[in-house]
Amino acid sequence: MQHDCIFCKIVNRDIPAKIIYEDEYVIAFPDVSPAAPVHILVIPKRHIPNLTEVSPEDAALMGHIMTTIPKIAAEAGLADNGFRTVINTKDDGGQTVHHLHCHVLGGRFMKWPPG
Ligand code: DGP
Repeated sequence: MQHDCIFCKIVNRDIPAKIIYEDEYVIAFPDVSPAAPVHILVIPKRHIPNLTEVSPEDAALMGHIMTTIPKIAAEAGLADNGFRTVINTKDDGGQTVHHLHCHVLGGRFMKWPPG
């Protein structure tokens, strides 16, 4: 738990979010400013600032996140048409919340390349 971290506060229920999935290691909740009809954030409960801070010991956790995302996406109705998964890292990646999170975006066609 990092005390000045918004997502740690969501994990801790110090600030509200509509938790749509939770297990021992991750939680998922809708993004507060959705960029698509469905926009879910999937985050590790443990505070990891960004992808550059992930270590080999986190391999199981990262694998767990990746195998959980399609289940969450399916629950959100995205299984048939698909979805986009994005991890923004540091400034050039457009990261604004410094607690590792995967964006799951769907409900419309996603253009490529991103802006
Ligand atoms: P990024 O730019 O990749 O760091 O994405 C951070 C996302 O987090 C951004 O799309 C908005 C979202 N966000 C920021 N604060 C909150 C919050 O308090 N609650 C929720 N649900 N989402 C938040």
